[in-house]
This record gives sequence, structure tokens and C-alpha cells, in this order.
Amino acid sequence: MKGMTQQNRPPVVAYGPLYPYLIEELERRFTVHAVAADADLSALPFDVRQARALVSFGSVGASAGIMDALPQLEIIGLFSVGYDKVDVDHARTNGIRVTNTPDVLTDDVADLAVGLLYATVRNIAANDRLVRSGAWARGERPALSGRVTGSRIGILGLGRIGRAIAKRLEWQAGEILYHNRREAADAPYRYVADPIDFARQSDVIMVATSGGPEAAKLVDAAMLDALGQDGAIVNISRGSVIDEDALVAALADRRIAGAGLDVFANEPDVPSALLTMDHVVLQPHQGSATRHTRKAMADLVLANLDAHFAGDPLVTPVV
Ligand code: 8YV
Repeated sequence: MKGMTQQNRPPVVAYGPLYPYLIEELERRFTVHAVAADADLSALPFDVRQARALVSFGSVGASAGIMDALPQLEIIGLFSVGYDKVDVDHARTNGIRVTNTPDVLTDDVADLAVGLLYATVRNIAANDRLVRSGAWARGERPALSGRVTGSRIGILGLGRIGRAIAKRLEWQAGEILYHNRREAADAPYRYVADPIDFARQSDVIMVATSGGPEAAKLVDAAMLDALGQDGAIVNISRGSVIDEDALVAALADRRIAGAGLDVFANEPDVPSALLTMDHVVLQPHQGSATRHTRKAMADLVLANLDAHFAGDPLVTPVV
């Protein structure tokens, strides 16, 4: 910021590898200390422990441990909409503000979800491999696929992203249904209160609920069995929402038809069994990863920090 000297630049911790544009812009405003996500929190240098802000992202978040290691901490700026890895209660108890990046990423995450739906149901990735390997030229015939048009699309978690997915599929879907903890008053889609009924009535489940303990392993073996052998599942939310062992088993036994996965329980580790399955489409957590949206997310992190240090209301507060 103009006129700022090294002395009046608030110290900020950049936690884990941050997006380069975000780092550059942080460095223009603040004294930035990079801290690795696996750093020994009991051995942080004195300068780092003076940090008044922490910038982190979805898969790293902010534990009670890092908050306690930074006694001057006032605000956590998250480069993600999901704050399941932030100890929000600890932040609240300690008067630490938390901000995230909602809305700016909704369209791109929903676009990827729809892309994964088509890639999975229409065998796009498997057929790409068939062509590249020369198998098609040698006479191998691709299997016929399922279809998207006319299918019953079940949205698990009708929040901002769930609604954006539903909106995109209104034209193609035979029906759109959804499951939430509670019925949404203003949703033009059919609510199914029981998760097993919901899975049974869906041809495809689009997982769009937020992560965290309440949603952990919400999709379990029983739900996958209810989805059934012609059913597919797409997940752009958090790997923790699906019981990953149950998913791998259901796919291996062909108790469900396929899966399109952008997120995993232990990223970047992916269960090795999935790597050899042709009826699975895998992405390295790319939902918000467009040049446009990553810049918008960074600008929103910066807008929140700027507002905080100017004493203005936060733009997108969680706490
Ligand atoms: C990001 C995300 O991939 O917004 C979220 O919750 O998971 C993603 O947009 C991530 O935080 C950036 O590394």
C-alpha cells in the first residue's frame, strides 16, 4: 500500500504454498512470513509469532495449534470457500476473525461438476484412453454408455454450489431432487428427507455439501447400494463427505456404475485401486482452478485483510 514503510506493514503468515499472485499482493502490503503447512509450531521464530494475520487455504486451514502459536493473531484469511479445516470454535473463543471466498468460485466449481458428470456417465476419459492406446484403430469397440439427458439428478447439499449445479442441469435432467439436513423454503426441486430414499431415487448423486464433522462419511455403503448398479456419483465438495473405502469397494464390485471425483479423503493421495478403474474419472482438486477465479479468490482474501486493517467491516466473514 502507498506510503507504507517496513515498520507499519503488519506481519502476516502465508501458511503452506499460496497462489503466486496472492503472495505478490500480500508482499506489497504486509511483511510476509512463509510457514510450511507441516512446520514445527513450537519452534516458530520470534518475528513469525508476531503475525497479526494468517493466510491459508482449504486443505491446510488453521488448527487451534497454529492459532495458539501466533498470540497476536487477529484474522485468518482463507483462500477457499470451505473452512472445514479451520477450528472455527477456537477462533471465535479467541476473538480471531475468519474470512473465506464464497460466490466468486461458485460457477467454476459447478461447471467442473457438470463436466465430471458427463465425463463419468458418457465414458469420456475411458474412451479417450481407448483412442490414444490405438485399441480403437485395432478394432476394439467402446462399450455403450449411460445417458445424462432424462436422468434423475440428486443434489446432495443444495447450497450456493449445489444450486448452481442444479440450474445448469435443469434443461437435461428428467428430474432434480435434493437432500439437505432441512428442506430449503425457496427451492424449485423435490426434497427427499431420507438419505437412503434420496440415493434410491437418484440416477446420479452430485455431492455439493460443505465438509466438516457433520457431513463426514455422509455417503456410506448403504447409500451407495441404494444408488445402485446403474447409478453414478460426482464429488466436488470434500473427500471426507464420502466413506472412501466404501466407495472403492462399491466401484470394484460394480455395485455402482461410476464416479467422477475432484476431491479425496487424503489429498493428494488417491486410493491406488481407483487409478486402474476405467469407470472412474479423477481430477486433482480443480473445481475453482481457473485463472479468472483464482485471481478473484485472491482479490477477495486481500479485500478482507485490507478491510480488517482499515477497521472496516469484513467483506465475507465466517467469524
Ligand atoms: C481450493 C476449495 O481448491 O474453495 C474451496 O473450498 O477447496 C478450493 O477452492 C483451495 O482452497 C485452493 O487451494
